[in-house]
Amino acid sequence: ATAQIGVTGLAVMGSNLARNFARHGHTVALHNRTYAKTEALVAEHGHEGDFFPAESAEDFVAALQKPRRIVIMVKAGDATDAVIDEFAALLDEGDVLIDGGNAHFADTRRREKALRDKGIHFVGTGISGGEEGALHGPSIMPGGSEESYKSLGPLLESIAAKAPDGTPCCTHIGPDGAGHFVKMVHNGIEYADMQLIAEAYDLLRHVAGYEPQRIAETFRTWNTGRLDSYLIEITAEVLAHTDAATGRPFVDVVADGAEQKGTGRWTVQTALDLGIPVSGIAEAVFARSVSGHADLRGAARELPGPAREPLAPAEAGEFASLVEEALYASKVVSYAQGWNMITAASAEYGWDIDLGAVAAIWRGGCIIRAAFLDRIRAAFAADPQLPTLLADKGFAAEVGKAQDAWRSVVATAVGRGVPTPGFSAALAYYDALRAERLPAALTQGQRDFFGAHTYRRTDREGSFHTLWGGDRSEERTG
Ligand code: 2AM
Repeated sequence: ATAQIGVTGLAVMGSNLARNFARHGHTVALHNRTYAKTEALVAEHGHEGDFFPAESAEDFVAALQKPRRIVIMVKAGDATDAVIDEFAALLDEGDVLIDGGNAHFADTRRREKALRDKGIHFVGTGISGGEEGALHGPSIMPGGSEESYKSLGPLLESIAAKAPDGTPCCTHIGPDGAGHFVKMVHNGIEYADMQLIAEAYDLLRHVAGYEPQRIAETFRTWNTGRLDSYLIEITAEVLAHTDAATGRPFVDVVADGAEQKGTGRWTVQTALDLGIPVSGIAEAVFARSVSGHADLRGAARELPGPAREPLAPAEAGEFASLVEEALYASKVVSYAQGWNMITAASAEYGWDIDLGAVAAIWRGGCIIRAAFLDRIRAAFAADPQLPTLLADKGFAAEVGKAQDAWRSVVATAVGRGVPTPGFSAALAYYDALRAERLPAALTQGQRDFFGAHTYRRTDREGSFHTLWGGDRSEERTG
């Protein structure tokens, strides 16, 4: 047995991950259901390092040093269960089986428990950064036992992206499904970021009256400041691109229905179960959904609204800088909400997640990588119990400074009929958290009226019910 790690499932993600391990000096056993793919990988990239291609699962397992470490890179779902069953039968106690696919954390919890009963470490691992990331350095979010990380961690850290300060973008997130959970929230935040950027583009286009090239330049400028991030960078690239067939801006020839693979939806579904408001992520998921409903949009096309007259050129530049502030403030809100969700799940499932470490490993490799994440890392380093990012002194000061611009942008968008669900929901959340009194008091009164659901009072302990159908006297119910 000579291989330090094995990879089974050699589609692009699996192949690139295997090559990344090999390029970092590890001997990599290779396996795929269809052997031709294994042979093709070795034929094309065998010179990049030490590979051990195995035709059968038995040969593959026999090639691995103990404790064996096998990364499964097959399509999430039934294929993952099939492959786990196949390998679990061939492994010994103490071996480590890693699922690097985009599994739902509840599936990972189930699989981890079943394998733990057999003495096998199951590590559900989030891997972000797409195909390029897998090859050149992804952000890696492993769950599973502490013990499994001892043998697996150094291997994963060697192939992970490096943050600007040189630290690997990989850390043990927490037991069982913690890694896949955090990866899911990463994707939810990614949805929110993308939606906010899309809204900023829409405002620059239809309110500032900028052409896509000009907007690309604006994003490039923003990318030199506090919004510096991979997503802003690629946004500028996409906006600057001209369609070869028509000579028109690429963004104008792409059909405007956004698709999704489901991790954003999972994030929102899970947030609802945990009782955590993630309105920024939810609006992003819904905005994609709205865009794809050609039927609804067709039926509503003639509804009245304000004419979309752009601002006078003299005012456009000032408006663009307000949009930058609104985008930044809204971004802080959606990250704050995402972290609330991780905090809640960590408590619910006993994961004990280091909130700052999550930010630290997203500084490189992944889609939401950004200078901003180092600020979040620092905020949790300063106060590990921070209840919301909005309470961090630095973020509070910036958002407070941006709030006038934020309101102005949302008001302008509403006045001009440009939909900004992300900006608007984030601002509403900010104002709701700030409010001394919320109209939820009235909601409680209504609930007590029609359903005797009772309410609490601001001036006394206990729960109360008013006899709405009788003399409207109040009784104490608990
Ligand atoms: P294949 O090359 O034999 O199709 C992405 O689909 C990867 O997952 C491929 O490497 C594919 O193998 C593998 N895969 C999909 N379903 C599988 C299953 N049920 N068992 C094993 N591998 C599977």
